[in-house]
This record gives sequence, C-alpha cells and structure tokens, in this order.
Amino acid sequence: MARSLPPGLRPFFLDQLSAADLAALQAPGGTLSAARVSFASRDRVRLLGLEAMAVVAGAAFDPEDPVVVGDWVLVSQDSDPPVVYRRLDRSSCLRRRKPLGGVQAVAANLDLALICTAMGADLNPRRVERWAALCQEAGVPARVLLTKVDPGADPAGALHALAPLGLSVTPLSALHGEGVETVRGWLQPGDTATLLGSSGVGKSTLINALLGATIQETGDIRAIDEKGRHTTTSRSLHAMPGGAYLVDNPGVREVGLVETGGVAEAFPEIDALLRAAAFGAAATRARWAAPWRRRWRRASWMAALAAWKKLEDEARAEVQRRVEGARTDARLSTQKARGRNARFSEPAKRRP
Ligand SMILES: Nc1nc2c(ncn2[C@@H]2O[C@H](COP(=O)(O)OP(=O)(O)OP(=O)(O)O)[C@@H](O)[C@H]2O)c(=O)[nH]1
Ligand SMILES: [Mg+2]
Repeated sequence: MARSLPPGLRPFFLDQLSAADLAALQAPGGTLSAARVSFASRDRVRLLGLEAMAVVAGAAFDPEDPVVVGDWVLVSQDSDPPVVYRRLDRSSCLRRRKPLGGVQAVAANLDLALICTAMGADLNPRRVERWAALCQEAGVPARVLLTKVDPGADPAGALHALAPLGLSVTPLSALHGEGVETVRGWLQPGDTATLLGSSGVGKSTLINALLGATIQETGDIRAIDEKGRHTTTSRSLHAMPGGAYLVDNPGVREVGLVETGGVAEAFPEIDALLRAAAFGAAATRARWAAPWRRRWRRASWMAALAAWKKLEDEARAEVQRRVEGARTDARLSTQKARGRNARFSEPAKRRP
C-alpha cells in the first residue's frame, strides 16, 4: 500500500517535488520520506515522526544558511543515521541579527507569530515593537499575547500601554486556561505558529496548554542574576493534536533587526514624512504637516520617534556591516586570484 505524505505538506511544498520524487516518497516499503524539522543543531536535526537524529549532508547542508526548525526536508532512512538530502524552499523565514554580527535564521515556514509579553515588570511596548518589525520583515502576521492575566488581574493599564502599537492584543492566562481556546481557534490544520518573547513570559506554559500535555519544561526566572535563567534552551517544533504546529523558542534578550524595510513598515507615518522631506514633495509635506503637528504634541509620539530612530540606526548599522563584509570578501578573493595568477604567469623577462 502506498505510504501517505505527512499532513501539513502543503501545495507550496508539493509543487517543488517532481513526479519521480512523489512516487519515491509514497512507494510501499520505501526508505525516502518528507519530514519536518523539530530540532536543529548545525548538521544534526530531529524530524517529526522519526526516532533517530538525522544528519544533513551534501547540498542540503549550507553552513551559511543551515536547516532550521520548521523546515521541510527529504530524508533517506537507508543508512544509520538517516540522511537529509534536500531542504525544500521556505514559504517564510524569521531571521534575527546576532549580537556579535551576522544574521541567523530562527524558524521557517511560519504562518503566525505570537509575540508574548507578560503583565508587570516584563511589559515593554518597545520590545514588542521590535518583534513586530522582525515579523513584518519575514512576512509573518503577528498577534500580541498579554500573558499572565490571571483571574482578578486588571489588564487595562497594560492594554493601554500596548494600544499605540496598532497590533491585535489578546489577554491570556495559560496557567488558568483563559484565552487558550481563542489562540487554538486561530490555528487551522497545517498552520505553524511561533511563540516569541522574553524569558519567563510563559511561552512554554502556553505551548503545554495548547498541546494538552506537559511536553515543555517551564520555570521561574532566577533572581540571583539579572539576566534571568532561560528555562527553554533550544528551539523546538511540536505537532498539535488538531494538525497545527507550534514552535517554542528560548527567550532572547536582544531582538536584532535585519533590513530597514521592516522598520519603515512598522512606522509608516514617520517613514512617509521622511520620504516627503527627502524628495521635496511639497504637496505631500503639506498633507502630512497638520496631523503630524497635532500628534507631535503627544508624548507617545516622542517615544515612538525615539524608538523608530533606535530601530533605524540598528538596521542601518547591520546593512553597513553587511556591505563591509561583502567588500572584505571581494578584496580577499581578488588577492587570492592575484596570487593564483602570479603562480601561473610566466616569469618576468630580465632586462638586458
Ligand atoms: N501567574 C501566572 N504565571 C504563569 C502563567 N504562565 C506562565 N506562568 C509562570 O511563569 C513562569 C515562566 O513560564 P515559562 O512558560 O517557563 O516561560 P517561558 O517564556 O517559556 O520562559 P523561557 O523558556 O525561559 O523563555 C513559570 O513559573 C510559569 O508557571 C500565567 O498565565 N499566570
Ligand atoms: Mg520556555
């Protein structure tokens, strides 16, 4: 009997497979399969539905852009360990800038990002804004979850602080169950949602509530150092009973940005004003000036402007870093080529 393809392998991915690929993946008793990455560490990956860790080999292994959690891959179980021999193109990919430079893929093939921020000390609209810009960059729709809104808690102040972001905010108490069914209702079979946010905001607690089982370890933030302990230390993907997928992430302290485009989209009004100023479009300037002046008086706009400036500076610095990196690469390869040519060129003729 033909083997069935895994649920969640949507037309976007099926379209990348030839008739021969499909036949091999469904062949009765065959050893080739399509699978989804649930954990990744360089060339070692865990795949949903496979007991053993697999190794990513050949063209599928790109150290510059390795396979990440959420990727769909083709794997051969002919050998031990199984070998991932192809990664399918991604429908989306969340990336972040690493604190020491460079860009890191975070998770692939996402349909929804749930940005978690807890009531109380963690509440930081600017950080949420940075996450939202990152999601925008990746083309992944984002919703905000205001976590730890336990029975009797009043989220009004927190909701008010988050309102200027213009994002949908849902209060939730994963520990007591409030809001969990609302989140479940957003996830259709085959959808993949990733939970983002600082350590201790309750991402893993919500994952467990949605999975209906204690799969992920949860814990309090350690008070002895200011960094806080990250209970979840690696990214992982989990299949929900209804057919959707969830990605749990370790809390990160720094939310790095990748391109400037996401910043512009996160702050469309500031961006439009700057464009008008830059290109000298008098009519546009006039249209923007009146509402801008009105808003300017509001303190929240000053805060937004400061946040925008920080994001823009950060994104520009990253672009600059990449340009410098590309220049250095080009210089090195020119030097290498010169060295090669010198070796193979004829020795210079001596002057008589
Ligand atoms: N009061 C309350 N506590 C919660 C709620 N959700 C989670 N917590 C607690 O918050 C602490 C941290 O929860 P985790 O789910 O481990 O947080 P996390 O975001 O996964 O943290 P990292 O794995 O470190 O990134 C735990 O002690 C949870 O019991 C909630 O809705 N209400
Ligand atoms: Mg966790």
